Amino acid sequence: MAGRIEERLARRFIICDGAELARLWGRIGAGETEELTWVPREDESRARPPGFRALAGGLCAEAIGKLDPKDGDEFALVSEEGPFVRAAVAALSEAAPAAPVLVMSDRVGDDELPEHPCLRTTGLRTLIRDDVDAEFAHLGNLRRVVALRELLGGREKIAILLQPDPDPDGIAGGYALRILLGRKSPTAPLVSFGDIKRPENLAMVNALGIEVRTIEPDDLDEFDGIVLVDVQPTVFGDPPPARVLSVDAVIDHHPERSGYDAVIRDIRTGYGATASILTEYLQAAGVEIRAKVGTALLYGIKSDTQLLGRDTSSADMQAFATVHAAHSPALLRRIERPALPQDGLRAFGRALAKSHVEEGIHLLVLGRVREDVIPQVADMGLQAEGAEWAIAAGTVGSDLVFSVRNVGYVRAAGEVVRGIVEGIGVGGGHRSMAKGIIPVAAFRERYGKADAATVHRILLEAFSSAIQGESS
Ligand SMILES: [Mn+2]
Repeated sequence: MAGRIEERLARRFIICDGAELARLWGRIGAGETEELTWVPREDESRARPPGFRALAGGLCAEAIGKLDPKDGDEFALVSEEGPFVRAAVAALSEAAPAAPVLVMSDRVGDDELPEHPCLRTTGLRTLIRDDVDAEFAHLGNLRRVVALRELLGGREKIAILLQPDPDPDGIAGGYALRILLGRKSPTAPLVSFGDIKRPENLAMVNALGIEVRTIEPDDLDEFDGIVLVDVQPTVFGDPPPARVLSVDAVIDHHPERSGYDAVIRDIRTGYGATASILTEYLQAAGVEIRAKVGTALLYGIKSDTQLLGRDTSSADMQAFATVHAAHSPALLRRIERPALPQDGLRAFGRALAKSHVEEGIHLLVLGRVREDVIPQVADMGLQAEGAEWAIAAGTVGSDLVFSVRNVGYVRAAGEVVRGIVEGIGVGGGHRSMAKGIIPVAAFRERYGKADAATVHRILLEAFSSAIQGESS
């Protein structure tokens, strides 16, 4: 670059209304580039607050001009009085019309201020108040952590019990709890009364190397501590096993249930994920969130809130931001995009060679494949030009399994799938993704055959009528 570049630090001129606010600013601590000025009030002593100089000549354009504001300098007006702020904005508009203005007032609202092209308002006390409240929230979390550690510190073996067929939120929450307790899996295993079934949840535990042990209720006898994460005891049957009716702790976000005892109970029904609660615990306790647990928690929050969609609180947003900064994108990719087996890719290739996008529907019939191939093919199918819906169908064991994706602004995928499987299978899902399972035998009984061509024809007919039929 040619020419002389003049380096100058932009200054901030702080103009305080009276000594009290000036002293408050002084206590918070002035920044290096801040020039502190104050306008003494009629009724107070003229004792100069430390570090401040009086605005010579009072609140007028001339006095502002004497500060010699340059391009890039900014102003803050600190006052609780409308007349002061209005006079100050007017004086600034005259003396330094281009200077940005930050009005710091807890009492004077935007609507009481004159027009200004570059002005923001916030309250000095409100800012401090919000930080104080946030710190008390951290302290509340720390209190939970201290209580959990005190209660469980001396135990030999603690069961971290998740719901049957554990989901990512429960797995992440349980894993984070173990880290918080400073334990490893031999003395604090994640346990469940039912296997992990969904392929994406298996992909999570495989990618992260987290073990979830399937146990029988009687196996709880070998533990001298039980903590439930993302679940409450009465979920485990009616009546539930006696051993789970009196536990050490329950950390959950589902609606609060009664009929059990827990020494520590932290149930936050306003939260979209238990992983958000555990994120707050780790933060409050000053435990470093490493990539593995950060990725687990991120995936837990993401999957329970459907990527911060419905049922998301600001606490979930905050927690998500925290774990996002800590997660490993490579690990997350391994969970969300598990490696496809070669035969799955070949089945995809064959299906792709035969497929067309018809009326916005891209249907891929894969034949016999590993189950986790199906949702990934559905994801890829949606990328075809003109596709508003992608359906991947494959045979897994004795079932016809299909995954459905859509672009999001069309009919809800879950509804469409429920309509299609009605009476012959099971299915459901959300707005933009869904899954259906129809036993091959039931399909054959209803449609005569279950070969690829028949599956293709029947599914295409069913989807086009389900999608078009009720879209009006
Ligand atoms: Mn959950």
